[in-house]
Amino acid sequence: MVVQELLFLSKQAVFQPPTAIRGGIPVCWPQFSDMGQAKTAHGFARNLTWEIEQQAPDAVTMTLVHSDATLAQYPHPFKITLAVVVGEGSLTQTFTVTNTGSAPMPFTAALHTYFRLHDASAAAVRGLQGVRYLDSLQQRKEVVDVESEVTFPGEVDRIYCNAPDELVVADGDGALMRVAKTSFPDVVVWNPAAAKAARMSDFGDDEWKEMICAEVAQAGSGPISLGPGEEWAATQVLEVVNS
Ligand code: TA6
Repeated sequence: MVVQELLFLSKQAVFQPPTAIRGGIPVCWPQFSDMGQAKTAHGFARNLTWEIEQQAPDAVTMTLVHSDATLAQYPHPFKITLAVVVGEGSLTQTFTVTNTGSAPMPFTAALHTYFRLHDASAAAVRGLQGVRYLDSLQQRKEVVDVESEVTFPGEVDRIYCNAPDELVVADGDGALMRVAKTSFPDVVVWNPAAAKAARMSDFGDDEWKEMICAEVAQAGSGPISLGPGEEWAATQVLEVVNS
């Protein structure tokens, strides 16, 4: 049986908070990018150590709750939970946000998945034709994608708004990964290409060739505002279609 890594992890990744790990599926919360009030891009959840609440051979549930440090930059008590289940050729994630405070709690979010590819320059993301996106390389200019697939001739950094709940990541060698989402309205697609890769200290200069990010998100569609005691849950399922 061929065992193949499907998620990308940089050889230069740093495993020391507060640096986010460059690869896997970082949790962007309480904001995606600069879409919120926190000082740090993508919020603080990916930069902190979570607690393991439950663990099984093929599943883990992790939690993070507010602290003095998080309250200082995001004045809301919270509990967030990430439940991960590994199946035969699949990975399911359920992300849950609970407002444990007494005031409405605004947030944006993303599961920032790094897919490992054989050749990003020949890769594609399918299922976004006709969808409006914000082009982060053009000051978030609104564009409707008329192409049948997103390809990566150079840097790509797009926030697709109200995207279909299923898309396909196609590697240059024909392998396909299906991404199915619930309650995440948006999809972010990113590849840094050579110039940006060279500026990232925790990312190899040539590693842009072996990855793309396709991220389920609550981002371009605007923030969620969670009332006191309310809970919001969203999922993604990554599934190997063929390999
Ligand atoms: O998801 C795309 C993006 O927002 C890009 O703009 C790029 O900044 C990427 O995230 C990685 O962000 P990071 O803060 O992890 O370097």
